[in-house]
Amino acid sequence: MHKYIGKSMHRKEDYRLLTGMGMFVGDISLTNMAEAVFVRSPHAHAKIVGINIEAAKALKGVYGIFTAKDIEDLKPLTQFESHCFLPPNLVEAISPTINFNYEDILAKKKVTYVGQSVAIVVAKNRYIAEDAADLVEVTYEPLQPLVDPYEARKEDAILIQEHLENNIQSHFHVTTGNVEQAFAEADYIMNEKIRTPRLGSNPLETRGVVAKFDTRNQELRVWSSSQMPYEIRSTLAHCLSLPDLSIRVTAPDVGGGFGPKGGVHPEEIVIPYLAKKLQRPIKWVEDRMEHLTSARQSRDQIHDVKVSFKQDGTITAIKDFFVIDSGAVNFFALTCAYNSAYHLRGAYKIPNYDSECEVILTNKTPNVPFRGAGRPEVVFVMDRIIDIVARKLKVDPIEIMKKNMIQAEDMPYDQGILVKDGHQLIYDSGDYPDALRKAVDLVDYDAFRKEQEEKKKEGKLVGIGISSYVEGTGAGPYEGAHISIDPSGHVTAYLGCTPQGQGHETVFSQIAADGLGVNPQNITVRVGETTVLPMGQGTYASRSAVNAGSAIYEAALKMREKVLKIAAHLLKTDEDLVIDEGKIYAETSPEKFVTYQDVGRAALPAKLGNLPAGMEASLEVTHYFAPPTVTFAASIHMAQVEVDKETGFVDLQKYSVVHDCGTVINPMIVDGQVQGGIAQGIGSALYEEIVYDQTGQLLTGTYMDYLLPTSMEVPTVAKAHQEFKSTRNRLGIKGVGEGGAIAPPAAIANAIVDALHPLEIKTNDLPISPNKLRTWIKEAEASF
Ligand code: MCN
Repeated sequence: MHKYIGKSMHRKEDYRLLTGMGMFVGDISLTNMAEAVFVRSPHAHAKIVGINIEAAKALKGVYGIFTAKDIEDLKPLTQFESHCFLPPNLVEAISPTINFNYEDILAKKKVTYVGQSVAIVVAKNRYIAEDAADLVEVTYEPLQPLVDPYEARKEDAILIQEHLENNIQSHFHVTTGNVEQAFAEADYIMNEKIRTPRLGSNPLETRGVVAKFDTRNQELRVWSSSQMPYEIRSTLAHCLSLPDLSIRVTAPDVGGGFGPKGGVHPEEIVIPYLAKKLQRPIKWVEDRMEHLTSARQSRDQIHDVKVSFKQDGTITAIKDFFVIDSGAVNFFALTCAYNSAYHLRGAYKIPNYDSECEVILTNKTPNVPFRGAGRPEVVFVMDRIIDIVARKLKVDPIEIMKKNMIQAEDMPYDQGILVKDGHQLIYDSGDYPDALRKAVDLVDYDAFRKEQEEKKKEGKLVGIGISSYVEGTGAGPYEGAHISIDPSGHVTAYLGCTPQGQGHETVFSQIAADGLGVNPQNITVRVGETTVLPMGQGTYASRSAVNAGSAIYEAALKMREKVLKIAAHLLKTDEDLVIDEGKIYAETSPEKFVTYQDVGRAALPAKLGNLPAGMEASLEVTHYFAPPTVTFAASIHMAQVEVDKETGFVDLQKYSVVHDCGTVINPMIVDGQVQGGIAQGIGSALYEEIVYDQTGQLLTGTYMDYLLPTSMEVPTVAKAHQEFKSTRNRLGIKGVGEGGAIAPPAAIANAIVDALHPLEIKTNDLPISPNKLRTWIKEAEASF
């Protein structure tokens, strides 16, 4: 039984953050620090004919202006092996094509998207740098821009990455069962086109980098608003040809990341490079327009699905061909593509499944994983399918869900294909029908149906929509933890994860506290810094609770053993000892105890300490946890909306969630994660879309055009928990960080269809803006 795991402890980091004492990249100011501004491409696709920097260089206070030819010793950003490495059994199963592609740190001969960096100005301050950037004259010769992925994939299309044979960056095909036979035997076949648009991540804090070369230690110091400081370190080591450990990367407080701060951007390479070259600290902080234009974007999938089903509602086969518009370069190869393919069937038993994907290069900002990373797109596909099947058969969608759902007794359930790490896709635990029952109770589904009828009589159109997902969380390869206890008895825990608001300082002190038998307040958690541990990964893919949480727990248990041995030596007892709130004693005589401080002092070297014979001094333990494969979290979401048929306005009135993330470490933090994720999911259901025109110009470069939900559009979410323990780590944890964002588009889209019934509209294209909805309503009314 744990004392702190499972408790809604208040977040340790909140006092600091809420009283303005956070330390973000923007807060860093170093002596003699210069500031940088980027000159960015106004064209989606163009040759660079010439760059004239003379007028800009003449400006007082400019320290240097650099174009591609000035940084030739800097290697380009490439698709590292770690990103595209696939185990042989997976390669055999999905026969992928992955074309090697790269991005120059500053564009060389041509630009391939609006916002790509062409030159960088380093000056005394930002004002001068901005003025100088305006004076840099770049002459371009426009090339044909490719904006539509279907055009870009044609054989005769102009090449975006000129060393490739076509614009299909990667491709794979995965199949299980026999879809053709299922189609031949089906009662019904349907074909649907289902689209999730391109989105931005829009964290409160934009990107930013400060770098300094420390000549005394010959150390390159970098601070970046990043989710993966270790990845920045290894990329810098590669691009600058430096040893990894001569680079120290810190992610200080990070004001949101959501995925795109997980990849390495060109700015994170060139700023440190120039700080070393100019022997002067340099700072760059992205402005909001740059963020909307140049920060990596995400989603952008179009699915063509063919589905077969029987009169009784059994879905027998799904065949999916989908394209991902990857933008001008794609370093994540198959991450979102494969996540989509292996998550589409979610909580359902669909034995015949065929998924083919093309990741296509276009002249847009590069596409990377964003909260959910390929799952929101396919959950939208799957739950639209459920809803369409239900409406075709004139039954409630819940009946179709029940009919096809994986049962508790089917666990562990084998989906018949392989996960990215080469392991069989086997759900470890869960009870999805129970989650559905709980969700039905939570909203009082039957009462809602009655109320819906009543409201309809008053001319009010209300509807309910459901969505479910299963998510592989806690991806490896590993995460580490180091625990150090000093002579005062204070515990310091060092972890390789890098929070951006998830509350890691709190939750990992809760886990360490239970492992060690101390109070969480006696534990300091240090994260987000490559020197705290030599190796680490970072925070993405809902992986920290599973990986860093297991690492700290295992490290704590190892430490506990050593502490108990020293305590037994000090107490001169061979009885079993207990540890509670930092006191260590035999159960038979609790009044005779030693403290962590006594143990910390006893662990000092030589005569200063008092250790059992043969034991090494110091209290230091490291553990690296490598999960066997991912563990499967799950959830049911229900949205209740009212639709105004005249204006197309959707009022999201209630939202409820039942979810399972295994052992919950901190329920309050988990609820916050779910609520925040839902806010992002509501955005992608109703408001958010990055739009480019036919020439590749961004039309949504401000928040007047790119709409985000505010707290006014996000209802309080009713939540219920299930705790089906993961079988893949000792604490039984599954991840939750992305979950909230996965299901809202489908739940809301289905609720809108439900509200408008018996009008037959299909909400297969996100976001469901008032304009779009009015068009669908008009079309449906015309054919009603
Ligand atoms: N947790 C818990 N019990 C569990 C599972 C998780 O108490 N059974 C807690 C964890 O300890 C952690 C939080 O919930 O404090 C999220 O845990 P986890 O699911 O492991 O996710 P990560 O910590 O790895 O965070 C990554 C995830 C992702 S992928 C995105 S995107 C995302 C998200 O977290 N971006 C966020 N949540 C975010 N929250 C904020 N505020 N800002 C972001 O950028």
